[in-house]
Amino acid sequence: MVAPTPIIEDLKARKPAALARAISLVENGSPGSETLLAGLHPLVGTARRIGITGPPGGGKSTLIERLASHYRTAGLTVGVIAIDPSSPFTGGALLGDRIRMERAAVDPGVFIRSMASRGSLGGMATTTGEVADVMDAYGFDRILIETVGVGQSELDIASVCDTTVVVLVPESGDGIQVMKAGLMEIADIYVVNKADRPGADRLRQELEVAIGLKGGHAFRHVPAHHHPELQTAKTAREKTPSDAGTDGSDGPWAPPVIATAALRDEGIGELRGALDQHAAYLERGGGLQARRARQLAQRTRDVVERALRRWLWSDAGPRAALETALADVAAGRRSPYEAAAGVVERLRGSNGA
Ligand SMILES: Nc1nc2c(ncn2[C@@H]2O[C@H](COP(=O)(O)OP(=O)(O)O)[C@@H](O)[C@H]2O)c(=O)[nH]1
Ligand SMILES: [Mg+2]
Repeated sequence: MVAPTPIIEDLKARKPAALARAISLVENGSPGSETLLAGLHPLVGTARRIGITGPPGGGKSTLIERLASHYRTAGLTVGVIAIDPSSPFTGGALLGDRIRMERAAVDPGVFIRSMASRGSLGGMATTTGEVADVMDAYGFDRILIETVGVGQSELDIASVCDTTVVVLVPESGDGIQVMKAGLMEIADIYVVNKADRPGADRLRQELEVAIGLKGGHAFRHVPAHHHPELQTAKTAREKTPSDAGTDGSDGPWAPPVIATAALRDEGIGELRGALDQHAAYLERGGGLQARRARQLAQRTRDVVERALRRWLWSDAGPRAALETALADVAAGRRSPYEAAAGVVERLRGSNGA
């Protein structure tokens, strides 16, 4: 393996060239990347990882740019990972994101990286988590990860984030449809973007009702001393920051619904507030520690699987076993199942005792 020590030192010294290089190594799974990640591990764990997901065109990139700029104003640094769902060959979407994020990109306190959503050996979520680790070790305060919330691998990315924001628009359908789309499993915060358009307020209200119904308590966020005759479910955005930490025992988190108009820079402060509240919620309830522990366990499993897969398809022994099996299947001598079982049997045998 390539000795990665200089690159770690350069990362610690916050050299942007080292950051770009380290991310490329990790993204491509190049030789030395796991040694690098192992060396970075002690530096990982201070950034907050925020996943931003939702249908294409919903305004995720616009929202991220605005959120990043708010964070910068507050003196926080931001790493962005944009997972490009389109073909990795054209770079069209990548370029679009770049242009849109241009204002943020000239600032050294913001680093934007687009990644292709295909072709990573260890699975998209693992690679994304590893790239986030590099950004975390480099010292970014916030890591924003944009994915299109349509496929399983995109949903998996929620598992490497501390907080997942699901971005919807009035065109996304009604609240019940949204709830059926599987996004509620991962949403810590809902954003109804394009609030400048008709239907946004209705969707927001439907979501609030649907969340309340799901949790069996439409008024979870209403502190006891508030008036009970409120018509809609109170959301986290209506709390003041000082509320954070005073209600740690009030059970599970109910996702707030935030209305934004990213193009007009409206609602971004509220979104930031909700993100802070979710982070506070995780910290005071021990949820963050538990989440991180689960993530480390998952990472370990993923890396074992990746190593096995790499060995399986590149080592001469398994390849020979596989080729024999493929020939048997092609000649109709054995079913794929018998052939596969034979391969596994042979590998076990050659590995045992
Ligand atoms: N009307 C309106 N358009 C928006 C808003 N936010 C983003 N857009 C536009 O929606 C389109 C898609 O935005 P983009 O950020 O690329 O969406 P993404 O595919 O989810 O990343 C762009 O033309 C944006 O200018 C908004 O709040 N209101
Ligand atoms: Mg985008």
